[in-house]
Amino acid sequence: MVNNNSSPSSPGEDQNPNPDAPPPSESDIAIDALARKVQESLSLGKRHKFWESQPVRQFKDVGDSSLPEGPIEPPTPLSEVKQEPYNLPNFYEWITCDIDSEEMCTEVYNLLKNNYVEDDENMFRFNYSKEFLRWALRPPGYYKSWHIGVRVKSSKKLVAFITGVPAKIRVHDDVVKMAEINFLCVHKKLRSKRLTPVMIKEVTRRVHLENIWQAAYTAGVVLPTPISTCQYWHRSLNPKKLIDVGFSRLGARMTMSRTIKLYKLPDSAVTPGFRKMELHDVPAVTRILRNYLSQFAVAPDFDEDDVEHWLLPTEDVVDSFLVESPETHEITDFCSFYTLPSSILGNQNYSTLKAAYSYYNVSTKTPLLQLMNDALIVAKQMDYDVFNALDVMENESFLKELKFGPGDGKLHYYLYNYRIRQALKPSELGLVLL
Ligand code: MYA
Repeated sequence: MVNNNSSPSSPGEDQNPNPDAPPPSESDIAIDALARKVQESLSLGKRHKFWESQPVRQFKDVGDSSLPEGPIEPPTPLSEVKQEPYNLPNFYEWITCDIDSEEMCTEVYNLLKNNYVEDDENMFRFNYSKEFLRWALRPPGYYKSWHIGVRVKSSKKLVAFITGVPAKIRVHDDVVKMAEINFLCVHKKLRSKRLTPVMIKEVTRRVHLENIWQAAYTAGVVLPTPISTCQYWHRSLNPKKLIDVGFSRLGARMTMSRTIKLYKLPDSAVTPGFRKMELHDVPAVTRILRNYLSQFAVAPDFDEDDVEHWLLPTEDVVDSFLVESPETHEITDFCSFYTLPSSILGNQNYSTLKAAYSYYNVSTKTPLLQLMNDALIVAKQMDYDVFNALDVMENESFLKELKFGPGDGKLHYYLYNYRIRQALKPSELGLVLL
């Protein structure tokens, strides 16, 4: 149903997990589905006028493994980077959004609340909170100039937005300084006017001015050319509400009470030593996380400052738990999720769906299945309605057993100005973008 960014997708089918159902397409999606899409778009004469002009892997190059891995274009001398902003249509002006300002943050919040990603059936729309936006946009070393808005000159109304934040991302053996691009949004009334290419060029220019030449981003739409295509899975925590609001349906031959029983969870986490992460845990969490992420083809290269920012619990934004061995006090395992509610559009009884999104998880002693079951238990205690996870990293190993059902939206991962030789399976990705 979903065709957008990491959209507030609802499960494609009954959320009644069927252990006999065939596994969702995953490794085969990478090359085969892409090749099919390319065929389709060629036969429809569909072009990507903007994306064809950009240093990204082009569809025509899929399958050509002779092209080298790495930057597609070399950096240009900084003095040659355009100093002034790109031209916007006459009625509009650029602004740099000061997200520290309560007033500015509220404007951005409202633009996104009313115009950001929806599912295909327009039943749900992401509702990132202001605290979440401040967290997502101010990691260590962030640049204010990468938080870009477009206003109507006359009314000063904010009508478009795009952001970047800096990140070190390892691609195979190379650690590359990148921008993570997110929150691209054009007001509903200004769609299909080719504002997006200008916004992307402007954020690119501002990233270049900081001597950074690569970017990572995700989208629900197919563009040239995904490095991987992932799928969301959903685990009901509050099945009655999910069914009432149309997020999921009652499974065949299921009653409401059987469904509620199916998804019931214990009242508290089962693993001895399972507790919330605290500031003094940052070095130990960084160690086990770095070690864990080193096995994936693409993953962030987190240092302690990054871990403190991205993973230390912040109420209603990000939650992290770990297992401290009761005997040795060693930190052996870690799990985390972020909070991203969706507005429920046009429902009489409910206005918000409270969703937790699996973030980074590391198991060294506690089996991953048990660790994630504890994550579900605490998320339920914290009153989340649903727990979502992508099929990245080792997530496939617990999804079905823990009663997640596949969603119908796909999430495509992209790199800008960096070619990788072969598309990756979701399980080769160690990166979660917000
Ligand atoms: S993904 C979230 C995107 N946001 C939404 O889905 C919210 C709801 N939708 C909207 O606000 C609008 O529909 C948007 C398009 C803004 C998405 N990523 O202005 P247009 C291309 C990249 O007439 P509109 C996220 O935030 C499209 O293929 N390109 O279209 C990550 C076409 O180009 P081409 C996209 O519908 C963003 C052109 O735009 C996307 O009015 C990463 C049409 O422009 C998309 N999601 O507005 C951005 N959607 O003709 C890239 C459409 O070639 C960053 N398009 O097909 C790249 C790295 C930059 C930094 C580099 C640093 C070195």
